[in-house]
Amino acid sequence: EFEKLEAAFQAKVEAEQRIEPKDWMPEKYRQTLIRQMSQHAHSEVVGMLPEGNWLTRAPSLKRKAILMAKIQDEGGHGLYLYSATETLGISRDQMFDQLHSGKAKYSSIFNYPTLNWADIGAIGWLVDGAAITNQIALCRCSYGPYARAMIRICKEESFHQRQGYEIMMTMAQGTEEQRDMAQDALNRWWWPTLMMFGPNDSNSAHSAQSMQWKIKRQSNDELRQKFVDATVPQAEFLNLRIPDDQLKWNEDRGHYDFGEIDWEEFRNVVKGNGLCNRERLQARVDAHEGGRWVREAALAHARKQEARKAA
Ligand code: FAQ
Repeated sequence: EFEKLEAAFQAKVEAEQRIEPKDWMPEKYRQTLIRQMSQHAHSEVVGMLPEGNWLTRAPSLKRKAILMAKIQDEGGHGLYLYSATETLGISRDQMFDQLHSGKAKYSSIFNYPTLNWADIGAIGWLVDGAAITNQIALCRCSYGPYARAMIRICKEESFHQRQGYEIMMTMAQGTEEQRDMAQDALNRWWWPTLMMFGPNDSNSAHSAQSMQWKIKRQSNDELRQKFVDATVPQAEFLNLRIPDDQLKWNEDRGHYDFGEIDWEEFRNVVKGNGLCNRERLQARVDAHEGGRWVREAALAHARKQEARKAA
């Protein structure tokens, strides 16, 4: 019986039909989605912190308004993704518990500090650029609610990417000091951005199964290559140097070759030992605790309303 169900499920996936919340699905498919989608949601929410660090010091009112809108978008993406994940039968409280106890991961990239204003440009340009590259592929994910969420999220991310690039452009064409800040930001964010795509395909624990289920449509290395190919000309246009001596156009492959990622650093950050891991997690725990009275008040209000209706 189970084999029949599973075969029918896989046939549906092969036929490019979307799996919806009430459809039968293998338990491991459900768990894989819960893992990936909740980690994606956590990334959006934790991702508000590095940028939030610069809200009070944005160089102009206009820059501040734009940055505030971007950060609010990230919060919205997080909420949107939490809702999509709830369709798989996990509660938001459970997901928060997993984040706050360190059981659930979030993207390694948000454990790096934002040291100067150019970092805000670099995050928009590179981090949002990488996020879109990954999320465009996820628009065709086999799970309906996730795929649909990605369509809207990608539209907003592409605005984020452009605003980041525009900050970089302004600084790269500014004073020598501003240009140096832009280069310094690129130096620090380039490699961590490449790590966002995850381990090499040969070391990726979940890739083979997720590709078969069409949760992932392109592999970690394919997406990383796509990002590098798209970003190198953008750096050239800015007249900034990507910090990789091995970066070189490969005529035969029709792609850029690039150097090896420091996987030791990646593993360390994912394990919780990056520059800002503790600070980021503590900020989320504090925010959750700080909001407790709001949740309790909302619940008390709802109960009162219900009692009044019943009376
Ligand atoms: N950081 O077998 P795989 C954003 C973990 S964009 C931390 O290859 P999978 C927008 C992985 O979870 C960022 N952990 O895993 C924004 C797994 O551990 P587990 C969020 C990583 O799932 C922009 C283990 O390594 N985007 O937020 C990382 O098949 C600017 C083995 O790896 C998404 O989450 C990493 N970089 O492929 C916001 C996209 N890489 O779970 C604010 C959706 C891998 O077994 C400002 N996610 N790991 O304990 C995905 O596409 C996939 O989950 C991958 C990893 C590609 C990230």
